[in-house]
Amino acid sequence: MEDVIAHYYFRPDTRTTPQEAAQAIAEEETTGTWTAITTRQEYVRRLDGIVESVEESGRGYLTAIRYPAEIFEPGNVPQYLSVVAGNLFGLGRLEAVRLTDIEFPESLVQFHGPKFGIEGVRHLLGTRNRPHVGTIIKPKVGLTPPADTALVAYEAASGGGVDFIKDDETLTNQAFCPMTERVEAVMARLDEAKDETGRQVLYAVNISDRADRIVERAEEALERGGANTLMVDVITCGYAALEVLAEEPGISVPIHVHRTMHAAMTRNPEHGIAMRPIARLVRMMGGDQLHTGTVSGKMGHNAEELVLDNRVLTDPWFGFRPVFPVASGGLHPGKVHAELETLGTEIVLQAGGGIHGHPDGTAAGARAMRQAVDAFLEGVSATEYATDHVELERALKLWAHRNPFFIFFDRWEFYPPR
Ligand code: RUB
Ligand code: CA
Repeated sequence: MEDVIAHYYFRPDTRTTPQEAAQAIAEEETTGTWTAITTRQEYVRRLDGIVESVEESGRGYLTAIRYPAEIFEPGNVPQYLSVVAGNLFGLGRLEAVRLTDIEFPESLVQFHGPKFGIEGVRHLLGTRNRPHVGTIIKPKVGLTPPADTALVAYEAASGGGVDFIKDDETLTNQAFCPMTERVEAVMARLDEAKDETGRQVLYAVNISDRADRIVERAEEALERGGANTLMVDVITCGYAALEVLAEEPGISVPIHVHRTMHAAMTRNPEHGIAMRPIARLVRMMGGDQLHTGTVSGKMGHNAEELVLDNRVLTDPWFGFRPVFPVASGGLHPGKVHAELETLGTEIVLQAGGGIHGHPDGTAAGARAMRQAVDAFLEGVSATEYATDHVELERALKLWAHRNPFFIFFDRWEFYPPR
């Protein structure tokens, strides 16, 4: 394939036929505009967008639009996005439009992709086919670096339950928890945990920052803090931030990619940008792990889309290393089975509240998460495994009642009627 094919779902307004609506996208994003123009020279027409297909789907239509490769500036992803995901979202003739996937030709994916990917991260941790267990340090903001942040990390690691620890998306370099001090303190305590357990745990420090400072911040985290993983908020920082980190020869640790703000684009099934194109861009630009969602967690989810999104990260694609999909948000040991059953074992399962909320603390919570994973791998239900694993038993008991009906009653206790 020479050109770019972008796939959209759309719903035209009542005055517009489906064909006209698809044509409006193709024209707006290539050589046309809302009316015929005298400056559209004949030789320019080779750059016309072409509507390849339009077919009915639910309340709207699916279309595939072919954009000539020549329109794109190779290597300039912001420019790619301006074409396939640009002004079209605002066209008045479309009531809704969602970019669902992008097919790229080889000439436009001249990036190096992940330096580590699933295999590289597994190599650092010495794991094989099992899922990784991760935690997000909570509270997400406010803890002091050495006394509390590092203590939470130490407890998660010393319990032997987690492979991976990360900052949350809103923690960067605030005065209450400066980044360098934090990463130094956490890494020192992870070394202690390693002496005890013999296991290396990765800690992804959030280096999200403005464009002209992000590499400097990464270097600081690596050189002064001894960081072994970096984290970046890819939507708020921009894809270029990820690219610049991944392409930097001095950065030789995995990059964990958080997607905070994505749901403003991905959540509406009729309008916006689906996760799939985002996953492709992250893979080609060098993310090693990427949040893609859960099937049973606290965030809105669509299991069918998620399974295919994860395949975009792991199926063969232009020789790029597979990216570790990360399931996160409202997970706890009682949800592990459902996640692994649907998503498979090439996955990082993260729990913040689901570990630090354990009645016996973080170390027990981390062990409980890992026990739930082990139960699944042994083909045993979590409840059965819990009969001789007390941490799991306590976690299952605590969160067993977390269904919507009972959550209502939880809230009822906090906000009693007058
Ligand atoms: C999860 C958390 C993550 C979300 C992001 O914390 O803070 O930022 O997973 O969502 P907890 P997503 O385990 O306490 O809910 O992974 O869907 O991007
Ligand atoms: Ca979060």
